[in-house]
Amino acid sequence: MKKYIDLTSQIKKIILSNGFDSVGISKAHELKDSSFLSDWIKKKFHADMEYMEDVEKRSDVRKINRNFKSVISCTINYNSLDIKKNSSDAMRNGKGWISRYAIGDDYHKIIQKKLKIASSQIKDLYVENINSRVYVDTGPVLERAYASMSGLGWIGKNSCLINRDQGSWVFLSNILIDQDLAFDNLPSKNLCGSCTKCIDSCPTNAIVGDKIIDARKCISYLTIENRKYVNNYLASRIGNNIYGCDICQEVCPWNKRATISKLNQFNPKDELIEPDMMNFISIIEEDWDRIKIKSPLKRVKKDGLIRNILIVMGNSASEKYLSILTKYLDSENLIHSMTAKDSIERIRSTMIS
Ligand code: B12
Ligand code: SF4
Ligand code: SF4
Repeated sequence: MKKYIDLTSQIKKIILSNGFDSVGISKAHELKDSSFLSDWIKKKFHADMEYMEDVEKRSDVRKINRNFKSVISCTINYNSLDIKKNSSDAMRNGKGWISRYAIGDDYHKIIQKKLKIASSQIKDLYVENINSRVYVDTGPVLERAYASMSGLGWIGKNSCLINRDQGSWVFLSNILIDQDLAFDNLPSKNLCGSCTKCIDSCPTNAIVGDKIIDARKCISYLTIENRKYVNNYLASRIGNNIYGCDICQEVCPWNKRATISKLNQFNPKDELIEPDMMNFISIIEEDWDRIKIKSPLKRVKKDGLIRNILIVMGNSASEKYLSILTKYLDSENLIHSMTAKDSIERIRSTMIS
């Protein structure tokens, strides 16, 4: 056992020395509550995300490789904005909002690189060859469940992992290894208490139960994963969210003391902070190849981002967007022309009332 304790403490030092903010370790085994995920899928809460249907693997990392014994979960703070800044103030000022996680460089590559360096340093601790695999949002791992079992935080009613000290503006990632370690097995105490701020503030009522998100209604899904037309009702609830949604975390009391990330790569790009929609749509139209470099925005592609900006213009109640929306009525892209039509109607309806 002493051997495991020493190794575990060295591994944790390695993770922290690579810039992660916290680390915890849990046993690779079948998750006790795996029905959580299968029920979520049965109810179609995963929308079009078919990759989520891989319930067997997601409920037990040993289905990825039966030799895995330990899951090393890591968090990294991505918050790069003053905590007083929020999407509702931006909306009142007639500006759009891009989720905090997407205003800097894309986290996948940055974190994957760190995980790979850390896992090679971990391998050096062993005399024999060991096997490992790293994931950051990139594999069939229920990252929140493992992080929570390793004592890194609790799953809030908004379904995010909340760390007592860091809040929830953190990315999760994992290293799976085929060696036993000293497991934390410290599920964190749930500190949501009687608070329901996230549920009450969700504009689309996407938090359909404690910790349960119906992705079909979630603005994050609608503006990132979904490539289709968004119906007028849902579009009207999207507010000023051009990419992703931070609302259920902005209202969370556990993010009141959130600190700024140590990583320069997450520094915000000026043009992505509270963008002016008129200016932003022309930047996307003319300069997409530059914007997409290293940016998470590339996930929704140029056409998806334009669709989102057209939706947000329609929620502005501002006549100044009518001329540009009218231009998109003739777009060859059917989704753009349908969205522009809805947005014009929404603006006109606010002018009549
Ligand atoms: C699919 C997905 C989405 C979907 C669905 C979200 C959802 N809540 O399920 C959409 C597109 C809507 C989405 C949105 C966002 N996402 Co997302 N998403 C994922 C992804 C790829 C899978 C999540 C998943 O498995 N969902 C299925 C449900 C049932 O599981 P769950 O969300 O993990 O949470 C449940 C289980 O963990 C379970 N649980 C809790 N304890 C235990 C214990 C046991 C034993 C078991 C079995 C289960 C269990 O309870 C939780 C609540 O349902 C993960 C990466 C990953 N591989 O995990 C990122 C991830 C969850 N997303 C992340 C982020 C940052 C976001 C956004 C904040 C982005 C944004 N600003 O727009 C929003 C937040 C919306 C929200 N309130 O959840 C981070 C979350 C970090 C954190 N602190 O929690 C992750 C972990 C990516 C990462 N690597 O950092 N996301
Ligand atoms: S991310 Fe936005 S839409 Fe999704 S659950 Fe949170 S508040 Fe609701
Ligand atoms: S807003 Fe309140 S209920 Fe929601 S996750 Fe935060 S503490 Fe929990």
